[in-house]
Amino acid sequence: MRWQNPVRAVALAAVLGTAGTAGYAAPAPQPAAETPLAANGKVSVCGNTLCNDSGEPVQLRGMSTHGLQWYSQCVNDESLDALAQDWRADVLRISMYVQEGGYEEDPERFTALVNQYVEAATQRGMYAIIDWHMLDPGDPNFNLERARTFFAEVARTHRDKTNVLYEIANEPSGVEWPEIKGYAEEVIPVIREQDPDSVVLVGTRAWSSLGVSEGGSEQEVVDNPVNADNIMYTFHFYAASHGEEYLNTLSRAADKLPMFVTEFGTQEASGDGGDDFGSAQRYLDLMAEKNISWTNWNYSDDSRSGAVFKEGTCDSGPYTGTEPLKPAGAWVRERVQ
Ligand code: IDC
Repeated sequence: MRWQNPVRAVALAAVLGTAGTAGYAAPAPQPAAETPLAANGKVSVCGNTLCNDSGEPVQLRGMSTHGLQWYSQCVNDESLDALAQDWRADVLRISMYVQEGGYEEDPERFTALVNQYVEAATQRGMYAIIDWHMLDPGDPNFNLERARTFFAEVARTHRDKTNVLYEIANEPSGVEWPEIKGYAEEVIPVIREQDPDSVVLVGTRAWSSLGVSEGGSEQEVVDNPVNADNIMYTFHFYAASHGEEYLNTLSRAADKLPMFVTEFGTQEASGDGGDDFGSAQRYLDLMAEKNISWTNWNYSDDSRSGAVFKEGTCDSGPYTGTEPLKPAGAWVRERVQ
């Protein structure tokens, strides 16, 4: 977090004191007013970036969960305390798969789980991204009715919060941009009806590569943007697979479109294999320079190199420090901090 407004943060600290951190074993308690949420309030899109409620640019940095159907055991009070206080993350992306054993199997259970994690992020002063993790089939319209039901429900539940962002399509693939835009223009009004002023994040063509992975570029979005305000477009990259062309696309796009990187890894697109920290750092430098917010994939103890924790960590913790982390985890924790 860039502390654009220390004066306000200090004033709030005086008012709020340290209330709100009691009730669990905090590794490094901090006053509520020092949380990203207390300092920045409701965020919105201004120009091509995200701004706090004083209109100052902010860059949110944090982590995405793994699929909740597989790794919800890694998202618990202790691990979220570590994320908020040890990692000092601004934002938690709550990755709810639609297929592969996710939402479609049990909408009530997954909706409740998402709501629970939004509350947990809120209590810790973090922003929460509700990620509709569609992946296969790649046409978001396949899940349009489910998305309408889900987003009406979560937007109604969280409409009075100031920290929720809605990501309506994780990674479209095998589908043209106008189809994705059409989907967005169906789902965004459903959200706005309940929650008129929260940021909505729209996935882009070809696994949120702005079209690059299927031979396109950001131009298709620039020429034909989604007809809605207060939205951003997403870009995902995996540093060991996605080189120069992807980096340059993100760089150009960020000058013309509001961009949010809701997923990246330091390894290959499989989320596994060797880390390319050199390539990843170039992206991080670009995102710092252009004030692009990001969440890294992923906050779990899956065996793959991109899961930040060593296998078995989520059985009983601990989650703080570098001891439980794989190399990618130690690298990204430092950069979140
Ligand atoms: C991977 C998971 C893996 C799962 C696979 C298919 O790490 O356990 O079997 O998805 O669901 C993405 C996707 C994200 C992928 C990730 C790594 O959004 O779901 O996670 N990735 O492959 N896009 C590019 C990479």
